[in-house]
Amino acid sequence: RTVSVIGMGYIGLPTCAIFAKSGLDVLGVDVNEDVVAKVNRGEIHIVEPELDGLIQKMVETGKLKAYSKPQPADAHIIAVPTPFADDHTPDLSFVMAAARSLAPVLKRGDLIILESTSPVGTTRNMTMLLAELRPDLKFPHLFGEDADVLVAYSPERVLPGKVLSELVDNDRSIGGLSNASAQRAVGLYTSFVAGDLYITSAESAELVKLTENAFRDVNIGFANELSGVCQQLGLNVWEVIELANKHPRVNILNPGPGVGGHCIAVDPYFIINAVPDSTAMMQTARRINSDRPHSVVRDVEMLLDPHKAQTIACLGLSFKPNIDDMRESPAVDVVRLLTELPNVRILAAEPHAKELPKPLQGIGVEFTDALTAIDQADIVVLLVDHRHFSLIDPAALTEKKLVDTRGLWTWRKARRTDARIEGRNS
Ligand code: SAJ
Repeated sequence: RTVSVIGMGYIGLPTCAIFAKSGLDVLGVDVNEDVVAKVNRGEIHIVEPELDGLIQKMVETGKLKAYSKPQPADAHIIAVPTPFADDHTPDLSFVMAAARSLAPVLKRGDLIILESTSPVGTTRNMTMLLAELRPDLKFPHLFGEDADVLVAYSPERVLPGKVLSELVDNDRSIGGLSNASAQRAVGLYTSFVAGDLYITSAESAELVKLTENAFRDVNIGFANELSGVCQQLGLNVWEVIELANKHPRVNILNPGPGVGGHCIAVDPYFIINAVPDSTAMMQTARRINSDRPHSVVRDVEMLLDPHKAQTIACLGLSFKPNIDDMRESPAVDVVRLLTELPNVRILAAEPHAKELPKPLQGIGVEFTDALTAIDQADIVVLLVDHRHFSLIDPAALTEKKLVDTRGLWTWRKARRTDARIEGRNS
């Protein structure tokens, strides 16, 4: 059995590896010739634990081959990006381009699965395009169980950094445009998924994926709002959350400098755009979370002495702890905004990187290590709760003004262990 995976990015490439490992012949497809050449040499272009060794092995054993155009196969997975445009409307051009390039190689009996995070209706719209391009084939949006080609939607829900294990272990929703489509997709995923597979419609599966990330965005928004409440009331938000979370049915997430990454800050807009009048909560959460970098800068401004030049040390640039990915990172936004303040010198440290990310190059930010930055700083701004930073000796921070956006030092380190009176369950 052959499966082709169109788009060899953060999801497509690990998916190629896992299908190949489970014994299928995998044809990886990408429009980027460099990616194709690299994969065919057994190398990878993304950072993901254990992926390099697995890809190398699968290429060496001939189970995975990469191409720059879709090839005939029994099943085709589409895993291309679905970004949004400047006005937050979804950009489906990569999905539709993938469908156009796939159309000529389709044949009776093929299965197509869209995995890209997509607005509700995208699988059906993509199928309409395929039907136009291949009038000789019957597609399930019109022919249901009598279709020649089967089409389903099954979103990925893996966490960057844990992709290989979550691909296997996570449950999946599988939305078929027909029952036969869903059943065939289930058959394909059974080759490697250990989690449960849940069959639904393509549209429900599309909304399920968006809902997962919108749920997280709203909940982070709540934590961020609470952080503002505590600041106004002069209370420690980390203590309030920790104690509230002792309630058996309360689980508040962590406030921070904003929501980064390529999913959680993007996906709610796919719902908001479709139904703007019914998404007040999601829109508010987006507003709260997008304002966070500005509120961190306001906190720093309050500590600045307007009469003298000061040095600000910014610790952490990635979008979340213990990874090197600095794209779509609120920490990078904070540092960029800080450079606009008058009379400041900005030092930035990111232990997982060798240099500043592009948006911070050439604007006067100095890249250094955390201890040097702290040593030279008047104000220390902690932006990412890397393990590395939790090991810093608190003595290095006495004398410094702190803006601890992750509560790494101000609560987790300083909290009083004697404040707990053990109950009988302890
Ligand atoms: N964040 C907070 N407070 C928190 C948790 C997260 O401020 O309590 C921030 C992080 O610092 C980061 C951002 O949110 O900037 C997103 O980080 P994340 O770890 O919550 O999620 P991602 O973007 O790495 O991956 C998410 C996951 N979705 C959910 O947890 C619902 C993952 O399972 C999805 O597969 C992925 O999006 C995706 O591809 O959609």
